[in-house]
Amino acid sequence: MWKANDRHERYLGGVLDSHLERVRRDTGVHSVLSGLVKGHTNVVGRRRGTENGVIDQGREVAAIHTGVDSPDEQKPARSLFTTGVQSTHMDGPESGVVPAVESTADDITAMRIRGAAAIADAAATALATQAERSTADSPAAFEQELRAAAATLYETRPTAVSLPNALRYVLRGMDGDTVAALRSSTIARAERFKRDLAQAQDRLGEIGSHRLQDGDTVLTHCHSTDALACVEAALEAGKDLEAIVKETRPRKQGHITARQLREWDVPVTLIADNAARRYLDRTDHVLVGADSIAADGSVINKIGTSGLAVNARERGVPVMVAAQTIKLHPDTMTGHTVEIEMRSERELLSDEERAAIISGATGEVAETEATEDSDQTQVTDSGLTVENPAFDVTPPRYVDAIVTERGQFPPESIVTLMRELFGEPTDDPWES
Ligand code: RUB
Repeated sequence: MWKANDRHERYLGGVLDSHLERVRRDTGVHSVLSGLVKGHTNVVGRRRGTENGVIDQGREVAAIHTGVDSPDEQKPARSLFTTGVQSTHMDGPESGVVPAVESTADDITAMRIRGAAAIADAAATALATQAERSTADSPAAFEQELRAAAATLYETRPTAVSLPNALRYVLRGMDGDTVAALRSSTIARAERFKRDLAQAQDRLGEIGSHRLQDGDTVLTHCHSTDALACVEAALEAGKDLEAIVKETRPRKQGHITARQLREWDVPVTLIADNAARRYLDRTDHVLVGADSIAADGSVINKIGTSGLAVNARERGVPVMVAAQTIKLHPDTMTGHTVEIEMRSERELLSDEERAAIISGATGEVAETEATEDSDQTQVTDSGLTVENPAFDVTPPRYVDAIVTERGQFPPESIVTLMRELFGEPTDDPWES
């Protein structure tokens, strides 16, 4: 059983939605929606080499929330994340981080590896690879390399807490007085993590399947392996299910869900996101996954989940969230927020489409300018802003059950499980 056991127990309780609204209104900042808030909001740093300028607004947000507008603050920060601590780790050969770790980090950033569980699994694998291939000649150097590798992975995407939870878990298992001992303990810990992750998903699936009755129709959003584990277990139990699958713009992860369900021979109706409310009349359960669960039971998942949940509540359709305990966000017990990733505007609007909008509005040939994160030129128009948050926050009142490998919980009581699993003070080992 996965057990983080690494967060002190101080539940501050209550999502201050109004605080978030105020922050958004007052600052115009869009990248700091969150779960729990305690009088502060996290900053968003610019993350590792991003595909097409992901996290475009990083510097702006960092400047606003640190209250500093110095040229230094305007530099792309490698890390200004939920801890508010700037990472000091180095990249490149001098850090000892092996290319396989860099490559996993790039895959996560570019969403070639995506979904909270897959990201956690890949991160643990990468740390094991780092341990295996490290050429460190002292225990201290080995530990430093592992921390640098963890920091590299940590900085990829901000919202799925499965990533830092996985990194912490593996680093905490790094034990020994020699390089050989450190290496083998780290590899063993990573393997155990991966095994537990798979088992937890199977167990969760079994538990969640009991909510699904023969003949039911589920409506899905995005692609969640935890959610599909429930479907798979129900099918294995001999139940017939149908699925209405939201395509999930802008990245269309719904197609992955549709493919998987068709492989299992489940009849699928693929719909545009905007059509979801119409199809709730035909739906027995809204079934989604989660990237993070806050201590008050708020569910952070792919953008569009919250609107779907509100509509489902209005139509009386139960909302079931399938989320292994690795999705529980320990920092929210102490009032930290969950950072919402902002992705590239090019996921929504191509340069050609942007140019067409601008020239249509002005009747003039639009200007172009190279962006910092891309070789491509981008048509600029200060009056046209594109925002592309990847996730949103569904308040607990719209969620009927959170299904974990430890049982089903009404969202409001998830904090009990969090306390049990994260009962001790934690830190970010990659920061030291
Ligand atoms: C994926 C997403 C999924 C959760 C849960 O977003 O929001 O619903 O990560 O997935 P993205 P799983 O595609 O941007 O990573 O249940 O597989 O962990």
